[in-house]
Amino acid sequence: MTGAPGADAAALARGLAALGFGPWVEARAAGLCPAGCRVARVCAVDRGACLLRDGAGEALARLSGRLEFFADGPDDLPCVGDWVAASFHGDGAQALVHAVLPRRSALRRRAPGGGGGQQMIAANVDTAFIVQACGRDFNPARLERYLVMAADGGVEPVVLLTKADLATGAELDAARAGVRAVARAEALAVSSVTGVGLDALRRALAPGRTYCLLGSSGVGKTTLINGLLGHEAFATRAVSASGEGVHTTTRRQLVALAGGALLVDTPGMRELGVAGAEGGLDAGFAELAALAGACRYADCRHEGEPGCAVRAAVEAGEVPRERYASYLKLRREAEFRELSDLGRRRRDKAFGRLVKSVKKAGRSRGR
Ligand SMILES: Nc1nc2c(ncn2[C@@H]2O[C@H](COP(=O)(O)OP(=O)(O)OP(=O)(O)O)[C@@H](O)[C@H]2O)c(=O)[nH]1
Ligand SMILES: [Mg+2]
Ligand SMILES: [Zn+2]
Repeated sequence: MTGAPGADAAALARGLAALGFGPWVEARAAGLCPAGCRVARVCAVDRGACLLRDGAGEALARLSGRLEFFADGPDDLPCVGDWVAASFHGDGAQALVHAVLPRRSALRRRAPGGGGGQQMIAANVDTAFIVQACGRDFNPARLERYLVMAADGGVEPVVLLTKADLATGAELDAARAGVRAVARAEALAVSSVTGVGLDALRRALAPGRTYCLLGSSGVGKTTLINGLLGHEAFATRAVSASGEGVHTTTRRQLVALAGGALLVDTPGMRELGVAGAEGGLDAGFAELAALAGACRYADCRHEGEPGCAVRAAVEAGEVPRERYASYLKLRREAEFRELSDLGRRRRDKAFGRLVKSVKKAGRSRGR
């Protein structure tokens, strides 16, 4: 690391260590961090801009023209969890990213659009929590896909079963047996409502280690992070009495817990698809959309959840199996497609707010 004007080098180093910086990256950073640059960690990304943190605080960063020009693809650009070499400007709240340091591990998924490309989810993750909600969300095939993703990326997987409060003892046992069969590992059952399992989870989180939560939309990832943080830091999908305010996570974000562990929240795969496309899907399958209103769970995916009215209609022969199968197929495709204009506009607006809050925080700290 190069000396930072006006900043205490030892304090910066301590700050970086707290963010998970260790000997592996340090050894590889030497030639990649030019004079006038410092190492920082990427905590959030939006096309062309990222939120950086280091021992001095937070900064909003653009990518250098050189970095963008020489990038062979999105894989070469900063992603949440990355370590980068950046120069800081003005009051220190603005920065320019010059290089992405080598990644120790990388969680990737198949890129939307079916072109066979890969898309980064998070970099330098030590442990991936594969999150499934007890009972209704539990799906061995999906679990398997996440396990492959973790293995491919060099990330240790741990299975978390959330919403233990909603499951009967038998459902919980079935889910555990399912996890053992697929992952050959024990699952940790937790509930953000009763607090069951949260202490065990807290004990499992080591300072300086980076964890990433992966799982479908609505399984309770953000609620769990808020619980671990001890306050409602992030909006969740909880619905207000008026029915407004459904806050699904739209951005991958790295947060630091008081105990020293680093946690990456990700949007559920459903959010990676499109609200707009789903609307189109419902229009094309109006009879299934109408049946869905009678499912026990509002966010039922009609894939074997208890009390599913769509599945019941298929079993009863009221909905042709082929019709049901093509619904599932098209939904899967929609979910893997890029964000629609609608989704993108919403994301841009949210990022604008994030930028504003960072700038404000930077000013008030007088950096
Ligand atoms: N009963 C019960 N409900 C929970 C629990 N944890 C979360 N919820 C509810 O589940 C809904 C979704 O929670 P979120 O934390 O937003 O889910 P998420 O996984 O972050 O969803 P995305 O951000 O869309 O990927 C909210 O209404 C929560 O209140 C739990 O342990 N038990
Ligand atoms: Mg969330
Ligand atoms: Zn259903």
